[in-house]
Amino acid sequence: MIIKSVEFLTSAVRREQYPPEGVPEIAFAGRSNVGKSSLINLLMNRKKLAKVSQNPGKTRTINFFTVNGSFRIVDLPGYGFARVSKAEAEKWGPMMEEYLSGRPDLLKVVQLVDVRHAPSAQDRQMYEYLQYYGLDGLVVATKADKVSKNELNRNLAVIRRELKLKKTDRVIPVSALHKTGTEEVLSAMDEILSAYHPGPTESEEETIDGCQEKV
Ligand SMILES: Nc1nc2c(ncn2[C@@H]2O[C@H](COP(=O)(O)OP(=O)(O)OP(=O)(O)O)[C@@H](O)[C@H]2O)c(=O)[nH]1
Ligand SMILES: [Mg+2]
Repeated sequence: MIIKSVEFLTSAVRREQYPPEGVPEIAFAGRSNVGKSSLINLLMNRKKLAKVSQNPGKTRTINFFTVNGSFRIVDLPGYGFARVSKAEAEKWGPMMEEYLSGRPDLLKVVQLVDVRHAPSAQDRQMYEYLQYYGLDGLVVATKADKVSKNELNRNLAVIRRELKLKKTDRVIPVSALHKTGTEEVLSAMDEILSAYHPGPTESEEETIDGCQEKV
């Protein structure tokens, strides 16, 4: 996939604020500080598209970006950061549930995990969520520059085992620092998007239901 254009579309915390349906979306989920925003910037080849921070909890809204004028990527707020206020943390679940459960053109949620650690209970829970909604199957292991080649292979196996991945599910190691892994992620996104067949629009449905009896 060649990224020709990318633009920030909108931030949302509620359904009414989401951009209109009818455009395929691929979202990115993971623990706060795992590197979601960094990965998005890397994939899109833009330094400051999604805000990256030393302070975890930077992304607290659902952020939509339009890519190549044809699909959207969605930066989801991170979970599992202790220093986020309780009130803030309590908003996370309903906000995610509302998005994941009611977005017909959401094709996949890329689950990010830190390659240095075994997936946390929250990572596993998030992935089960994605399985429940049929949005699972693509995992990105971030910060690959922080481990040796041996550790990398060992940890990828742990990630597969702990998230209970199927043989056909993919785990792609990436490093935002060394800029590696992007080609693999972009080509996986290409595959996902090429399988997109939008449902009939409301007006098309009307024609089918009404058997074109409007003569
Ligand atoms: N060494 C290294 N550091 C990384 C990598 N990816 C991200 N980081 C660093 O990790 C920190 C968090 O990155 P973000 O991209 O802001 O993480 P996030 O998942 O968007 O975090 P929230 O918005 O809080 O959910 C930043 O300091 C990044 O520079 C990577 O591949 N390698
Ligand atoms: Mg972020």
